[in-house]
Amino acid sequence: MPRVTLSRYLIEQTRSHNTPADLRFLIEVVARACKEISHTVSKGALGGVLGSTETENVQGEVQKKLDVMSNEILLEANEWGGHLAAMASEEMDSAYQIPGRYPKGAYLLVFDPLDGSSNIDVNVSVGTIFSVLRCPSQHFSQNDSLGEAAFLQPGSRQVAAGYAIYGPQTMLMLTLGDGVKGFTLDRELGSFVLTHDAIRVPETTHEFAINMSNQRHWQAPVQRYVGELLAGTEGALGKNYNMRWIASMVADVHRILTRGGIFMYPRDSREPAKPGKLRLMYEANPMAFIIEQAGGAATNGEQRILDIVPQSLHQRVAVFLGSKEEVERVTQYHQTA
Ligand code: P6P
Repeated sequence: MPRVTLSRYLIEQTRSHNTPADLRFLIEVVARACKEISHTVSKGALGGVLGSTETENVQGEVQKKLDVMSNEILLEANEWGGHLAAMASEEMDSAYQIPGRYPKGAYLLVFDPLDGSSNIDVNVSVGTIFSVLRCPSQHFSQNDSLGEAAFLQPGSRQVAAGYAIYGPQTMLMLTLGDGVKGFTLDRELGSFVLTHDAIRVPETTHEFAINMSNQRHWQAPVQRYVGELLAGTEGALGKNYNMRWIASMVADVHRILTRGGIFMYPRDSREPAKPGKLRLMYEANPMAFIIEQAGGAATNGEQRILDIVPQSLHQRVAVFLGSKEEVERVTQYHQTA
């Protein structure tokens, strides 16, 4: 069986699905940046990259050195290629404009450069999440700055999404809208090699992922649903469930993509104005696209995440995603509450 590298997969996709060359190039550039982030993250204490900076990001979160470094790696890798109209990142207040010395292209790249970074100092898997949108023609200008409005498209408009997970293996999970493929980094070759060709999220599961310490702050539908999970065979669902919570969305979602489960980050009564903790544009949307492409489901409790029309770049959202049977159940509890 010949080893299918990411490059070969993208070329073959171009032949079978007319994947535009610029999109193919974009994915290759992001993958190369993720290789560099993987290399940097893996140095740990030896590379002087652990710990925090003295700064906060737009979310008001203290930035880890690796957050800032990963953000820089993605910006520098992507700004010169002529495939992007602009970029946006969890780590930057506003859109990143392509420097005037470079041409602009048709796509918008939105990313969380290092998700789960609170886990870095304790050597738990972290990752990079990215989402690709087309730049609407009415917003495109070769010379003028691109405003936030160009990005505010529902997740259903994504043309590609993926994540890299920096764990025991470094993997790249990718969808171009034609299913989900998994690539494992061969460090000797320096290439991502196709190792997971037809990924499907099992419709049913025995596993759920939620931060139980927030239980007293959840709304009634989530209290009801998680209560039934915890009741096991004595409860309405009639089966026992196991719980996992890594507190690194990429790692929790990767487990669900691999063996099923439901991931939940509901809204919290402590901050009624905030619909949730996670960010729509560069966490929920790309992960929802991937999960749906693998046969799972993703809602905010009320509606499909990919149908939400963003009002701002760093908008937050509640997230219920994974095995279809469970996501539909907890969503139905919200809708009949
Ligand atoms: P908590 C990491 O900071 C993150 O954004 C996601 O990766 C993760 O799922 C969530 O927050 C963890 O949140 O409140 O359990 O620390």
